[in-house]
Amino acid sequence: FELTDKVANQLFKSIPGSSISNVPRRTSKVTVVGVGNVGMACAQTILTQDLCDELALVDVVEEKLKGEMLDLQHAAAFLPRSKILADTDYKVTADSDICIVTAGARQREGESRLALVEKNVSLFKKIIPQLVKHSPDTILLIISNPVDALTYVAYKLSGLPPNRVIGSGTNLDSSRFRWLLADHLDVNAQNVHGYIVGEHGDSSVPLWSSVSVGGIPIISYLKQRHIDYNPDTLSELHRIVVDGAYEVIKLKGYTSWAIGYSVASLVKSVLRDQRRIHPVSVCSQGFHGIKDQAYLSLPAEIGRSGIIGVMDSPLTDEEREQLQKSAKTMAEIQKKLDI
Ligand code: 6V0
Repeated sequence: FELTDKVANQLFKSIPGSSISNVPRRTSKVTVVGVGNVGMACAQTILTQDLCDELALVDVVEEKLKGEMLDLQHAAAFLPRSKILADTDYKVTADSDICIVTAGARQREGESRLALVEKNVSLFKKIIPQLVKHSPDTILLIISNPVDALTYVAYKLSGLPPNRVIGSGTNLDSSRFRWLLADHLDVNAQNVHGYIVGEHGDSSVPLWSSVSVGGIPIISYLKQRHIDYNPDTLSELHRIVVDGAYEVIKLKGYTSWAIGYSVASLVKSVLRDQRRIHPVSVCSQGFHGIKDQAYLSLPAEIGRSGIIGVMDSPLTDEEREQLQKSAKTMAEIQKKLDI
């Protein structure tokens, strides 16, 4: 059954002289590749937040893909209107504004993110060229781990300009960080600003020098509220952030909700041209004395054209050193990749 103009005109009396078929339709389209735990958390968060008019799902497991599509379509009466499509053929992704890549082997308990890289590079060779072929003007948003190395891989394989290839990077780590600080200080996490930069995961760097609560630098805030300032508590908070993903994986087998919300917030910044600053994985060459073309997270302004600019935040000597060390490790890994 298709609601053609003819049928529609029988149901609703049209205004004489009007035509409903030649109205130009500008729709926003998002593709999610990989309908596992993360892909579906992204899909459902994007749908509930009414961020796109069309959502395309792609996976290699046909039955699961169709099942997930139908399950979401059955929620139509409770969701903002979006067309939900799914196929193993990348034609379904044509003209996507954003393509989110979550396909890949998942991080196992105890497995480092870096150990995953080779496994996922070969998958990306099948995925990225297909996405760009069908949506040459798209923005790629890479989630699969290890996200920094794979964002570099996606950049290389896509041939897109660097502002249109974004890795979710430490956007999620920074949310964990803000939540922990907010919980510690008993304030709303949205009033705690602070960035974790560098590698998503083990060697990430908390920018303590940039942390503020309601606009007040963290150390002054602690003093004002007569909260004992203990540097060990602060480094303990960062350790909990680093171990956060491992803890969730140990407890429930995978992480999904927080990354889903983190991705939806990036999608919103792009499609609605929000120009918010997110720490995301970008080419860090030329920032903070980094010489290599290493992909790492830095605070970046994000809008409709992707990455509008990277903030050259003031860093302490220790923060800069840590970041440069991460960049070196990342550049070495990138050099070894067969792309
Ligand atoms: P999952 O539940 O195993 O889902 C992966 C999906 O990818 C499955 O449905 C597969 O069928 C599908 N897939 C495999 N190969 C292909 C292919 N060639 N084309 C299309 N689809 C394919 O894993 P989960 O969803 O839990 O995790 C997905 C990825 O996200 C992993 O690499 C995680 O490590 C990563 N995460 C990244 C985070 C971040 O902050 N960047 C956070 C959480 C997880």
